[in-house]
Amino acid sequence: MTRAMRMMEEQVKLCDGIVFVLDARAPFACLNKNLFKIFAHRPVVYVFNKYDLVEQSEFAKVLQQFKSENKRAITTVGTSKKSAKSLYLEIVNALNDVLEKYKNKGIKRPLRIMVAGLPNTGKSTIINLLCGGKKAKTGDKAGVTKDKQWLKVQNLELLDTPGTTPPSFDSETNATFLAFIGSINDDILDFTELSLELIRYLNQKYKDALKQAYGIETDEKTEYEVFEEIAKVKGCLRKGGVIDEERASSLFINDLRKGKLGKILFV
Ligand SMILES: Nc1nc2c(ncn2[C@@H]2O[C@H](COP(=O)(O)OP(=O)(O)OP(=O)(O)O)[C@@H](O)[C@H]2O)c(=O)[nH]1
Ligand SMILES: [Mg+2]
Repeated sequence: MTRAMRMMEEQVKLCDGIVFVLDARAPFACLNKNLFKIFAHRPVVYVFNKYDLVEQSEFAKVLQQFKSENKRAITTVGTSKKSAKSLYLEIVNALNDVLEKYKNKGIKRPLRIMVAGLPNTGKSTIINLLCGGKKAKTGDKAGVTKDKQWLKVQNLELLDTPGTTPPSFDSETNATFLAFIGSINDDILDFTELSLELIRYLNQKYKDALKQAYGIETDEKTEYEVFEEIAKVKGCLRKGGVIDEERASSLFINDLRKGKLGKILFV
């Protein structure tokens, strides 16, 4: 078990419920089974964050699936104040039974909520949204939050946790999806390989994405040929016409993460 998983397992015992933050762009890949075992019987609110980066009509199916399993699910844009109120109400509603129980027993203390999820899904951003200020550190890469931190929001105490990388991935495809969205430490990734995987995925599911983003036709071309064209568009040619794979792949993946290739769902 990873250090972060062990910490969560200990802290979860102190909490009344879980806010589980997922990246809406890879909703199922963010649902690692290993994490759920440690939430044992506590109410969970599934927060599909970064909702601005997916097509709402396409995401509706995912949401429907969750709701049909009687899971509490909500979509949010962590960086927009508009999401704050509905999220707060969803959390309080999910913990209604716990609140009642405390009331009956005469216990007066704030509800404690663990905010958990894979790295870079927006946990700290969500906490700042609920606090109405920048109390938790955020950043656009995996591993920004290094240690747990309690923050008070009205009658709630929220526990920010470091993103938990599960000990194993449910599948290789899910691991690739998580790499695309920046939930896996970039230092261990081969960005050129990842770029080729992305080209393959876009060819299958979002045929026009590269044409719209870069004006590149992909028909009848290998993934590497498409990658070379992207490198050219990005000005990543070295002397003699050799492409700078490292720079090109980094710029390409970054475009994806910033939403510049359009709204892409990895399912
Ligand atoms: N487009 C978009 N970006 C978001 C949203 N929510 C968070 N972000 C960005 O995503 C990045 C990661 O956010 P964090 O809150 O640091 O994520 P985290 O889950 O706390 O990450 P770790 O602490 O590293 O596990 C930051 O650059 C945020 O600004 C959102 O709804 N939409
Ligand atoms: Mg964080």
